[in-house]
Amino acid sequence: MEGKNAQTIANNHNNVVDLEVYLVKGTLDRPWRDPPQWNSQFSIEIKSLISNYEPFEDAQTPVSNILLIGQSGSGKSSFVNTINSIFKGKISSKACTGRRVNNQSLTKDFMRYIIRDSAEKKNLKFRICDTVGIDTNQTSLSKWMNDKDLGYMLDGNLPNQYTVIYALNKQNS
Ligand SMILES: Nc1nc2c(ncn2[C@@H]2O[C@H](COP(=O)(O)OP(=O)(O)O)[C@@H](O)[C@H]2O)c(=O)[nH]1
Ligand SMILES: [Mg+2]
Repeated sequence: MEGKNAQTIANNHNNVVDLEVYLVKGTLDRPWRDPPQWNSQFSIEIKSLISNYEPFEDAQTPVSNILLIGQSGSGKSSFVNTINSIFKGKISSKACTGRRVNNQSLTKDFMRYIIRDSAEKKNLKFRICDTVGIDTNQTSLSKWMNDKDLGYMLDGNLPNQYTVIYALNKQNS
């Protein structure tokens, strides 16, 4: 855990009621669930299910945030575009995707995307939060995403378009 503990991860408060961390080793012999039959009927059903999603009543929030965290180039920003394209009805490239030459993250800001269902003329009840990638050379997490930023991010308290790189430059100046 490199000096981290439950307190530092939770930004020094005890509001986190359930935190589970898993380390996945190797691959499974068979899929962990039965894959659905991908056809147009299933596509309509699953789209409708997502479109009608509502946060749990107990959460007492009108909209949920889905946080994407992962290695640079793992497809986080592309996932935003995929979901947005489905509900827009045409290809969308709202989020910038791709890699820099040194494999570093192209995404530099914390971006909270609202997804609009253009057919139903409504915003979905979840927003997708895209984050700066964690690089394989391990420098990015410490350089660009410090403990505090990560804590605020997990709490849902990081402002939209928060520039992590800018914060780093500010800290260093
Ligand atoms: N083959 C393949 N490439 C993908 C997929 N998703 C994203 N990519 C490509 O991987 C690269 C990095 O994707 P990006 O979404 O920017 O990753 P991020 O750094 O996690 O946001 C881009 O060139 C994408 O076109 C996928 O599902 N399959
Ligand atoms: Mg990205």
